[in-house]
This record gives sequence, structure tokens and C-alpha cells, in this order.
Amino acid sequence: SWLTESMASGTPVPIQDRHRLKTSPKPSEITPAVRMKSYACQRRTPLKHHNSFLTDALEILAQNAEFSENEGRSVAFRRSASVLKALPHVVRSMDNLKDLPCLGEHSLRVIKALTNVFGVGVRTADRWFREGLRSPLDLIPTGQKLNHAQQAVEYYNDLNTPVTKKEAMVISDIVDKAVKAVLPGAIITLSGGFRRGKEVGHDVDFLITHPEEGAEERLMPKIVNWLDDQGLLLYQKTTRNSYLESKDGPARPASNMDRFERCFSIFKLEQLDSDIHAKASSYNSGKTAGMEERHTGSIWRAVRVDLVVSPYSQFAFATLGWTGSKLFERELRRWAGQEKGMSLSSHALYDSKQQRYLRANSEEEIFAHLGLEYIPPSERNA
Ligand code: DCT
Ligand code: MG
Repeated sequence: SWLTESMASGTPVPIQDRHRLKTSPKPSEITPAVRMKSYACQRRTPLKHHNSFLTDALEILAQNAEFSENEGRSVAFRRSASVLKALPHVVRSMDNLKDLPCLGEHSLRVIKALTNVFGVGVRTADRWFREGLRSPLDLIPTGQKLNHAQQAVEYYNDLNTPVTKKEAMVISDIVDKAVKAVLPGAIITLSGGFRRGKEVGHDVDFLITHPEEGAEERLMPKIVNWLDDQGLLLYQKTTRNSYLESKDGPARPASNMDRFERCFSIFKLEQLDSDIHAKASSYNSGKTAGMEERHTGSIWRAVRVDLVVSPYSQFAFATLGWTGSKLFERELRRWAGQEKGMSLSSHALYDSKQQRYLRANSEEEIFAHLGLEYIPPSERNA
């Protein structure tokens, strides 16, 4: 393959090493040994880090493995990428990777190729596509959920246009208004990537509860009706909850699947003229992706919104579970199971040794139960 060929052609002095040698004589001062914890939930992973030229490539490969239904390999690539995201410095050579966890054979080969041959830069991922992978379009994740919602295909372009923080804030206001209209006193939390400080996302995620346990029951249809009456929904599919609260705690989930009342929806978001122009120029595509005047003459776009309703007693677990990132969540569950003999879900934490559920009123309490240092949302970008 192109990868092995380029590696077989010798190992030139890394381009970035040459730059470094000019500016600083002591490599050891730039890249001090980092003691890297092996679970992502033990580490702080900021959104902006030093190694995106490597992690972008690894995540494309992860995505590709996922599309080829090789979950094991996909997770392995994601874990490697995540370790590099937590490094406080740029990876300059293979030496910098000594003693780091989760870097498997495949990932090391990829990193080696990228650090030795291509040099750094945002073009790496692009090059990767051209040389080794199929068209980027094949890899754009449409999400399985979309397949179930055939109607959503019409909005494909919109849904592949990232949702900005500004748009997320407008939607927050709408959801806030809807929920408070049908259930005063309800609490609405922005979760998902935007809670972790991301500037863009593929959707906007909300978690809804009420301090009075039980007041949240059958809340979703009321919210959906309110939104629909205002003409704000293009599509919605609500799944009913399937958890049971018993004396000892919530029923133990049979799988990792969430059992909350959840609404997968597509909002019809009015566009401001200024936003459209800003977006059109930032994409520089000549044609404004998915934003056209449609029928009514008003300008709008489709935006994916996830609404989840949780009982108050499970709210801390739901908040932790729905804040992500997905890898951070996976690692939390792995840590709980393998290191603590506990079982964590978005509903509860079960201690197998004590054979009981551990209650928590905040995310901080859950980290404490798990024997982990508290990691704030902005550092859960694993
Ligand atoms: N989540 C999870 N397991 C799932 C689905 C979701 O743990 N099967 C959690 C992790 C993130 C959160 O829910 C929201 O999911 P997404 O919206 O898919 O992720 P995101 O981090 O918000 O990413 P984006 O910014 O692209 O929306
Ligand atoms: Mg999201």
C-alpha cells in the first residue's frame, strides 16, 4: 500500500524536527516525559490540543473502520487519538510516544508515517483521503438514525452543515420557552458537545427534568405538541421511556441503550440574513449549502435536535452520560467495570461488591463514587 511504500523508502529527518532544531537546541526541554493515565476518564482532554494533524488522520481511520463494521479497530484508533489529544506538546518523533498507553501497532504505523514523511499540517487528512481511502463523501456519518427517518433525507445538506454555537443558543431559547410553557419549574440543560465548549456540532442535545420526581412523566408529547403548533418542527420521533423505579433504585438496564423518554427531532430554524452570508462565505462553495428560500418565502434551515427527559433522581447520571464525549463515556464505563466492580449507565451506578445502587445528586458525586478526580465538561473532549 502507499503507506508501507512510503515507509520503505527510508526514514528522512522529519521536517518538523529540522524546524525545531533551528529554534531550540534541547528537545528534552520541549517534550518532557508525560505520565499518561490509561483511561480517558482519568485524563483532562481539552478541545484545542497540540496534535490535530495526527488525531484527524486517526479519527478518519476510526470512522472508516466503523463503516467497515470493525468496531474493535475503530475503538483502538479512537483511543490512540485520544491519548495524543491529552499530550501537552506536539509529537515530534516516535521517541515522544515512549511509555504512552493505548498506542497499538496500527496507530503507531500511522503516526510514524505522518511524523516522518508528510510533516505537519491540516492537509494531512486530505492527503490521506486521496492516497488511501475512498471519497470523503463516503465517510460523512449520516447516523443510523437517519436511515430510520426516511423523511430526513430531504434535509441531508442542511444536516451535514455544522450547527454553530449561535444557532444552538437560538434553539436553547426556543426549547426553554416550550418546556416552561408546558411544565413550569422544569430544568433544561444543554448537553452534548456544546456543553463541552465545542464551537460546532452535528446536533443540539438537551436534557430536561423537574425537581418534583414524577412531574416529568409524559412530558415529551406536551413539549412536542407545543413546538409543532408553532410550526417549529420538520420531523420528530419520540421513543417512550422503559425504565422502572423500584425501592432499591432504578431497574438495571439490560443494555447500554438509554431508556429515557427521548425525542429525535429536526427543527425548522429561521435564518438571519447576516448568518447566511457569513456561512456562505465561510464555506466558500458558491452555493449556500441547504439554505434556500422554500415555498413560504421565509429563509430557514433544518437542524437536528435531541431532547431527553430524565427523572430528577437520575438527572446527575443522565447529565454525565449525555455530556460525552462518546469515548469519554465509554472509558468511564470501562473504568467502572474493570477497576471498581461497578456498572455505570446514564441512569444509575451499581456497586457489585456492595450489591446496591449508589445515589448521586451531582456529577462531582459520581466521580467521587468512582474514585476519580473530577473532570469538568470542557476537559471531557477525549
Ligand atoms: N451518547 C452516548 N452514547 C450514545 C449516544 C450518545 O454516550 N450511543 C452521549 C455522548 C455524547 C452525547 O450523548 C451526545 O451525543 P452526540 O450528539 O452524538 O455527540 P456530541 O458529542 O454532542 O457530538 P456533536 O457535537 O457532533 O453533536
Ligand atoms: Mg451533539
